[in-house]
Amino acid sequence: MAVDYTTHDGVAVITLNNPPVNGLGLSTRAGIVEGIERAQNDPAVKAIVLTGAGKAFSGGADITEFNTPKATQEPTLHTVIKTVEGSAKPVIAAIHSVAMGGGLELALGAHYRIAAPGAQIALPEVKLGILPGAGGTQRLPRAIGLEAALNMIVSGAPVMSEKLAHPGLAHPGLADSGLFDEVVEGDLAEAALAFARKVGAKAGPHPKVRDRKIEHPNAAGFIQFARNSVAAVAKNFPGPLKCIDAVEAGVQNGFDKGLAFERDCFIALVQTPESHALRHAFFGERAASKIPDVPSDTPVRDIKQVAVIGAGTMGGGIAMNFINAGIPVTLLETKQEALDRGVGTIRKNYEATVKKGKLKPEALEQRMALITPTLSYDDLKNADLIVEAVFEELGVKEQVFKRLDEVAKPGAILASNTSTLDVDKIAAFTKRPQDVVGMHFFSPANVMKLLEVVRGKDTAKDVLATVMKLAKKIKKTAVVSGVCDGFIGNRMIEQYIRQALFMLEEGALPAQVDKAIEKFGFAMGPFRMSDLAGNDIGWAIRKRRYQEHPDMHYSKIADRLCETGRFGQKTGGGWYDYKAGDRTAYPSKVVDEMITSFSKEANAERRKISDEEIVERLVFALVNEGAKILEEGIASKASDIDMVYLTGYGFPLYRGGPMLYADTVGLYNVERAIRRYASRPNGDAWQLAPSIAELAAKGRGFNG
Ligand code: 3H9
Repeated sequence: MAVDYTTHDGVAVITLNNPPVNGLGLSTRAGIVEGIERAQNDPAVKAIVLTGAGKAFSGGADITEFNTPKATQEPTLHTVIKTVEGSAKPVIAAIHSVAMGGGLELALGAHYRIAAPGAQIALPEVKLGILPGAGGTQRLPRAIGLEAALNMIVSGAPVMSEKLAHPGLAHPGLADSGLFDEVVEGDLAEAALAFARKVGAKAGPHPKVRDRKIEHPNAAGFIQFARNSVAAVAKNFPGPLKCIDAVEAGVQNGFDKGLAFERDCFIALVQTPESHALRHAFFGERAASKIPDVPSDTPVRDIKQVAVIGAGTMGGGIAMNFINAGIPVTLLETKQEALDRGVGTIRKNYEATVKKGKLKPEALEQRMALITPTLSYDDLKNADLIVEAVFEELGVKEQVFKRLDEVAKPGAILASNTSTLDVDKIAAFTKRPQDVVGMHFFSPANVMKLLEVVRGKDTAKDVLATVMKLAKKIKKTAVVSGVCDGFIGNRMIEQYIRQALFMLEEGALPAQVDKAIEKFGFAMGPFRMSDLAGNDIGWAIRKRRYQEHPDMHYSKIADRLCETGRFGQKTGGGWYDYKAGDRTAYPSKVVDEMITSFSKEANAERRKISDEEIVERLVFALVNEGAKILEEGIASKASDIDMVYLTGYGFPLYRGGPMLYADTVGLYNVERAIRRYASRPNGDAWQLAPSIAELAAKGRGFNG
């Protein structure tokens, strides 16, 4: 049963009981209507309490039902809310923990609302590429005022319940907020019954939010201001502007017309590729934390104390993650000077955050106090997790892990931040390979959301479960990767860069390639990115590749650039020219000439390459390698690959990641394009992943 119905001395209590978050799926909706009708028909019932069991009042409409027949099957959420609002007996929504989206819209249909403090109240639909579609854009402005409501609707951000109480209550709330009639410190269920008895004794009709007026001295001006601000940031997302349109429709034309307009917008938005992509990312993030053969009840190890080896940019950034979550960190370096520099950089980072007003000065000192700098491995003996962030060379890792094996306590997790090396080889340097795992953070490690968790062949399940849980605590999106060169992200990006370089040989210039892929939505094209990271880094990796894969065909054009010392921004020039103190990438005549003469030497005929070809070759290179990664079981599902690219590589969120994008284009078309490129110069770089052809033949995609 998705809804429970009980009565308590003249009060009917309808309790949503649809774990995990009381989503308003069809059976829950039907249960609510049934409950309201039952209460109407029971003469002993004078009032109705609507509440939620478990960890939410309601997390909103059931997103999994979107674009399925269930979403529109009666009773729809509109019908449910109309039934609640139309009840002759007063309905009191009693809210705790979470009231989001349709959950809040349902509560807005009730005659009264009471809440426990600390409940998260939000209309987060915009984060899913849609707008509140069950009256939220109409009732919230009437409940809490135009400005506060528009802020909530357009940002989707949660507001604590105590901030939304009527002025004059124990929790005064926002100046014009009239969302909650009471904010209850004690037992919410008891308070709801008492409140219900009080209002149940009153004669009707009971107040409806829809009947309130939206009062604002200059509503049109404010709406225009909001529209201008949103247009600048919402570029590729239609949702936020539609939210404003819907609120405006209600202000100008009244509740019913506003509601109808909102409904039309919802139906249109829920079918957009942007909404599909955002929902894919929502579920992809949650799915990534689930590992097929590691049950969710796997016991985890206690992580109370962390150690980080290496206080450079990476090590310092990694340490900050744990400190931010209140976990003490022992930071180890080999030399005092490097240690002091590392701790100094962490302090500077926090000072910058304080300056921006995002951290209180006293919190800075509290965080710094969680760091214990040391030069001695003996100080790591109490650590529950040790993350190594030293130089990326197997010999160096060997020394570190052998030493860790001597000093770390039994059961400590030993993690390597390697971005390419073989985690199994690293684990073999210890006598406890089951405790070794890869934790590949992305730079800057205190900012980037992605954490690739590399599972070695012997990594214990409880180690994986522990690291995944910890990742959530330090607010990372963790994705599990098997062992292979470059893991998921870097293995794929190599093929992307390979194509970018071939295209320079064949006729493109760096600025054209970057512009085309940035227009597609990438945060930064491959050449600007390489100039930022340092071209010497890729050069070092390629040199290793040439030895390991002598048969693999690479363009040597980037080596030519590096031979001239143009390593990127740090040397004042790379693929582009840079001016002192200016990060703008200026197309470089010297480089463009170098590229043209390189083509001549290589006997490559330069031709005009279209932007469409650039995008296809770059993105399908990712897709093709992603497919191979899935075939080999390096990633367990396509959405994991998408999460890596959305959170670590600047792939446009509104396209949902490379694998979802391939599904959107259709694998049949992806296959045809790859076969076409494979038959052209440098076509040997395209070895079609068999699964693309297999899925295309079945008319399927990576995501079903
Ligand atoms: C809407 O309401 C539209 C209406 O305006 C109009 C309709 C006509 N549906 O996040 P968690 C699942 S749109 C289906 O790990 P937490 C989630 O996938 C909706 N499933 O928990 C996960 O499943 P699994 C507007 C949902 O405690 C499990 O619940 N609402 C939904 O960290 C636990 O989730 C939103 O956008 C849902 N609505 O956080 C709210 N919500 O265990 C979206 C959750 O299989 N939800 N699940 O992986 C959230 O923000 C968080 O889940 C919440 C709980 C804060 C509620």
